[in-house]
Amino acid sequence: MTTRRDFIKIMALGTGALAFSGGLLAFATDRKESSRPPVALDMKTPTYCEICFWKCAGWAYKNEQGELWKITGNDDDQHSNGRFCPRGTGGVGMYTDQNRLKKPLIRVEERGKQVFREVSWEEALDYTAKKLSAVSAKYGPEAIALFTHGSGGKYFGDLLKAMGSTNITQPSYAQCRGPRDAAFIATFGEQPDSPEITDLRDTKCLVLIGSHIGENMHNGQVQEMSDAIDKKATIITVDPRFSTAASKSKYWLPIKPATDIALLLAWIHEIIYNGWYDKAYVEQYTTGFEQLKEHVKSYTPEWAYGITTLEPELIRQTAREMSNAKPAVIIHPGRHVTWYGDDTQRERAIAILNGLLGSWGRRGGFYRPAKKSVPSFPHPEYPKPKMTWTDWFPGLYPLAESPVANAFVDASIPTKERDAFLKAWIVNGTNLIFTMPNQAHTLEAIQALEFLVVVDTMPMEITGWADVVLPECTYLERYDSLRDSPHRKPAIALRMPAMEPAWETKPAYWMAYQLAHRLNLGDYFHFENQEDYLDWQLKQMGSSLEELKKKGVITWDRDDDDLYFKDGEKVEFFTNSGKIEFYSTSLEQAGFDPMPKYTAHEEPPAGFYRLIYGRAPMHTFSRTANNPNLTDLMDENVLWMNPKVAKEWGLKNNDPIFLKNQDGIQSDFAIKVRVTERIRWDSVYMVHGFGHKQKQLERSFGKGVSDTQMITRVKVDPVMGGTGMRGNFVTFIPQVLA
Ligand SMILES: Nc1nc2c(c(=O)[nH]1)N[C@H]1C(S)=C(S)[C@@H](COP(=O)(O)OP(=O)(O)OC[C@H]3O[C@@H](n4cnc5c(=O)[nH]c(N)nc54)[C@H](O)[C@@H]3O)O[C@H]1N2
Ligand SMILES: Nc1nc2c(c(=O)[nH]1)N[C@H]1C(S)=C(S)[C@@H](COP(=O)(O)OP(=O)(O)OC[C@H]3O[C@@H](n4cnc5c(=O)[nH]c(N)nc54)[C@H](O)[C@@H]3O)O[C@H]1N2
Ligand code: SF4
Ligand SMILES: [Mo]
Repeated sequence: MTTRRDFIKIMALGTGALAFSGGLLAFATDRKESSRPPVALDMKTPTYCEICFWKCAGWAYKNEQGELWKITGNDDDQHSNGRFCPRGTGGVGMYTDQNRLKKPLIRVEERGKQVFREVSWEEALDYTAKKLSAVSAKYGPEAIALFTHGSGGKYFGDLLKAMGSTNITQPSYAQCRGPRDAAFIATFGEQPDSPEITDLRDTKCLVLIGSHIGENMHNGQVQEMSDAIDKKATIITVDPRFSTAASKSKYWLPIKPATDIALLLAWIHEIIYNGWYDKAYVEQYTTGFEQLKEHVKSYTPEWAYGITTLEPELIRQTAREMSNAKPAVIIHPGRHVTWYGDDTQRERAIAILNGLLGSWGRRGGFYRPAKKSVPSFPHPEYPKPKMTWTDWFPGLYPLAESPVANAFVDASIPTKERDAFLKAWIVNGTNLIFTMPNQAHTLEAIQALEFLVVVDTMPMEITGWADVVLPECTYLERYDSLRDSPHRKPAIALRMPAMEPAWETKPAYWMAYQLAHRLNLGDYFHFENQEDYLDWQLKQMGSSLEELKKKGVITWDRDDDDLYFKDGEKVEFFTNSGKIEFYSTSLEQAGFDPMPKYTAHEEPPAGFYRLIYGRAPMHTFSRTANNPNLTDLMDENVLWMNPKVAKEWGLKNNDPIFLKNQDGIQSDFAIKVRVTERIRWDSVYMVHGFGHKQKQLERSFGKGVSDTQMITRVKVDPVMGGTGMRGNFVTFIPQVLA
């Protein structure tokens, strides 16, 4: 039997089994903060992690020499429960990386040639303010956009709003969670949030559609899944690849990629026609059941078998398992769900299944989150923009409730009929060259810009294209906004500097403040020091910065005992009908299928394989690929390949090959083959974030292949604009021939 401890070990061992450092073992062996010897307070500062967006709260420790020593979880934190994942522990390497950006830079040669001059902050900020003013004067402030992923987005967002533009976008919407959020809002009137409101610790049955928890290392979620395994929950994993989660599952469904909607419809069919749904719940809370029943009539497991390659008996049995566990069952909404362009509809099928089984608002299903609201300091009203992103392409992506980053890229490219809507970008903490699919398209947009300023900590691909590079200090060297994410109990967490900013790096807050004052927008930025602002906010909340510095986290009890719906409780859902909508009126009104349908997707041509991708436990996207601590554990990605395919191509483990995609794009670098039964023969798999082209990244340059480079074909979801990225196919060029 696999215990929680084994599961965590297995995950951490994922790839580089022998390369363990003490820090990782702290996670793998479940050692908690309280079991460590006490440390003097001035050696220990509170932080929350920025290596990924789970935002675990923890402590950064210094050693006796005053050097940054280690980072661990905060026991009082619901996101981490006192433990950090390998990446969070490896956050130290983010600070120590000698390849970091050190000084502000201004471009002196053609864009992209990467010839920069080191300048003072004074010059960099004056120049940036001058350029932003010029674009604003010529085209209006609405021609400036912010792309952001991470804490600094708040400050640059405030700056932009003060200028008169609300064009602020995060790739964590249309390249990540967007379709799921749109689908759950259409069904339940609410989205599953971050951290997800999945009640994993008490679930009896967890169904993972692709979602690869264990490689996807979102901390609390991994821990709760381990608890569920210990408590003998049934895990059902649907994945063309035998993922870490699949290896812990009672059922692995090695589905043919791109066919999940067929499986979901067959499950819905089985659950309805066998009467396996939660009748009282469906009766009280939902609408559209009869239409749904009619809609799925012909979607039998036998029908789905022909599409998914999954045995009808397996489909039936797994539907039965879900039903036996109801309502303590979770069909996990996933997180990165921009796969095939019909993703909102796949997510709708997932939402409907949860609705049928009565898991929304129930113990072991989805809980009701609670959040502490942090007050903002009053400021003059923001000017009203004349145009926002929804005006660029009227009618497009009607159910997008967040700005769509790819629409921003499209709007930056002039066409025969119109000029570009966007002329300047502020890019904060997002490596757009690796993050947005279709690199040529992203570069076309960048080349058309009049001004591009990039705020980053590392010399990444995106900084190479900037006109101005503003080097931010890492999260270990700065204050940031209070973390106020929703969870079971409302809580806040503090991030404060453990170290002085290295070299000439500065926090984003300071940059935004300085720019605001140069742009005569000082009234919107009242506090020169973030410390003063945080103290003001905390005092409004009955605490103080002093208190938070000691505790790191404050958690409150919920106002009401309402984590789950009470028996028979009257619930008003934020949908058009006030009910859980199996038949979606908002989709129908927008001209889309009100109930999900299966449509076939293109298959790989002969000699090509579908490129699928995912996460490794010890890395986050492209941001950690150069981290000295984490490259020790994994320094390149490999290409998973079925033995049958390897045999056909005469390839064996570790053979380096180049890849070429369906559009003739060849990878810049080679990737090593990993022959494994753990993947279907029609697909190949790699971890996202490798294959860096920036020479300044000394540890990661040329290591492995960038999945993004191979993703030139994008299937955009018409409902909310998500960029489906898994309709790309690759063939192999063994290195000797390349
Ligand atoms: N091909 C492909 N594309 C994808 C994905 C995929 O799996 N494959 N995943 C998608 C998903 S789910 C998401 S959420 C997005 C993620 O997209 P991003 O968040 O853009 O991912 P990264 O590549 O890590 O880029 C982060 C950038 O922020 C910088 N950075 C790190 N810390 C800081 C900081 O403290 N301050 C500042 N200013 N900068 C910092 C890093 O150096 C790096 O340049 O990508 C999406 N795009
Ligand atoms: N270690 C680590 N953890 C992370 C991150 C990280 O960078 N590193 N990033 C975080 C972020 S922002 C996100 S959004 C999440 C992403 O994590 P998830 O939401 O779990 O991402 P997915 O894209 O669902 O998962 C990829 C899995 O989908 C499988 N797959 C591919 N095609 C198909 C298909 O057609 N059908 C099915 N059923 N499965 C398929 C792949 O084999 C792979 O196992 O991870 C988060 N956690
Ligand atoms: S899951 Fe890991 S990387 Fe993400 S915030 Fe938590 S400790 Fe940091
Ligand atoms: Mo994501």
